[in-house]
Amino acid sequence: NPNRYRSLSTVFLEMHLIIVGLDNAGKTTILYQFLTKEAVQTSPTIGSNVEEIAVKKTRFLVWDIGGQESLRASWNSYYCNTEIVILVVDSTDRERLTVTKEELHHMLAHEDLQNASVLVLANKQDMKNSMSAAEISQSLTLSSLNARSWHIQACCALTGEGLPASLDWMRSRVVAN
Ligand SMILES: Nc1nc2c(ncn2[C@@H]2O[C@H](COP(=O)(O)OP(=O)(O)O)[C@@H](O)[C@H]2O)c(=O)[nH]1
Ligand SMILES: [Mg+2]
Repeated sequence: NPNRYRSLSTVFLEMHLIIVGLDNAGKTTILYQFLTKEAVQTSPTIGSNVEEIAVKKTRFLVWDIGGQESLRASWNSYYCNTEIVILVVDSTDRERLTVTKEELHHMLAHEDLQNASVLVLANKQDMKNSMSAAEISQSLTLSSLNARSWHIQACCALTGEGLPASLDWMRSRVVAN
């Protein structure tokens, strides 16, 4: 769909985005949906992996949270100028939602991220046992982010369902700032 592609280019022009989530959450799959609109086979990201992808003037940084503290410290240097933090959650992964919550709030406490908007993607909604966006929102205590602009979107990275809506929200953030 060419319209959708145009909207992606518009949204991502000169943006600094960070995509984080636990390993296996679907970060790489979502990134490729944003960039190529096609589901791709990905290999699970291992531990401390940080990917940096530049598309025109947009910079995507992608990494797994919940890794080693020592590696995480060096990620701080990437925070500057970040407009949107995208947190990808595997909606079937109930066990690790607490870890995700702790990592998210820890990350957002950084001074360089005080103006960053937060987009939570409740991924893998195609799975029968997935938690709803509302459940995830509550578990992550997103309402405590009150002063910050945040949004949660249910999605399925394999089909791309929910991703155009998340792009609409990102666009609204760009316009607002
Ligand atoms: N069923 C389902 N599987 C997904 C979805 N998104 C990603 N996956 C699968 O989950 C696994 C991890 O995805 P990946 O993008 O590599 O996760 P990453 O470690 O966060 O980069 C892969 O096998 C993906 O095909 C989804 O929405 N639904
Ligand atoms: Mg990955």
